Amino acid sequence: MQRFRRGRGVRRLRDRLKIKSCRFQRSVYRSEDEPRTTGPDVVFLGRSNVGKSSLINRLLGTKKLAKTSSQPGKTQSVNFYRVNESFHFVDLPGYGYARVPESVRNSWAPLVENFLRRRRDRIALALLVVDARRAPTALDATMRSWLADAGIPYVVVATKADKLAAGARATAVREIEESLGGRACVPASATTGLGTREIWRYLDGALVRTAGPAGRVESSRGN
Ligand SMILES: Nc1nc2c(ncn2[C@@H]2O[C@H](COP(=O)(O)OP(=O)(O)O)[C@@H](O)[C@H]2O)c(=O)[nH]1
Ligand SMILES: [Mg+2]
Repeated sequence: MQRFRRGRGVRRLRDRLKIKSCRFQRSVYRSEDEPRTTGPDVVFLGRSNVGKSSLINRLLGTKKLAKTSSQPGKTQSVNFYRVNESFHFVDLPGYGYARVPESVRNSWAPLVENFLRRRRDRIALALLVVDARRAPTALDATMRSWLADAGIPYVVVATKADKLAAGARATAVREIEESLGGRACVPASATTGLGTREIWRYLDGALVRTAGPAGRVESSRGN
């Protein structure tokens, strides 16, 4: 993906951008039930319990919009949030939780792959969320190469980085970058807000690109 340029023009643009509104739209189990609203998608992918929903809340500056849970693997629904009435945050079901029934595990891949393929052209950015304290799993690596092969723009986010001291964090980020395709990974924390601004810089750029020059996406600023 293009690196974000910190040019003057971009900074001016960002100064105008704000989250004006965000709301839970719906939980969907079948593609027919997806909302009909237009605009780009920002999708959140990762292991269950890695911190996707918490990150969504932090990015939107809300506490409880996305349901978080200490019991992983429970939801297989696709949850839509509408931001500024102009684009979606999509919380996809997490993978890799061993204790869910096999039927649920088997249905994960087609569900998520169909979603990503079907909505590919409107996906502004996929955030592949991994745990800063752990080496990425084989499933994380598979997910990343799947995104790359499908031509879906993505950025790797290493969340829960608040649990690491600065030195250990830098090492962890380097190791995650090496094992997940060599691209820059953003250290983040839903608890402290670390990384929020950097993620929003990626999102702002991606949303503007996806909407095109005529698009009227109201993006947002980190908080
Ligand atoms: N310390 C810390 N805990 C986090 C962070 N993000 C999530 N958690 C905790 O990790 C658990 C799972 O979070 P959740 O957002 O529900 O994960 P999801 O299954 O990927 O949506 C919850 O107990 C959260 O409170 C973080 O950045 N730092
Ligand atoms: Mg969740």
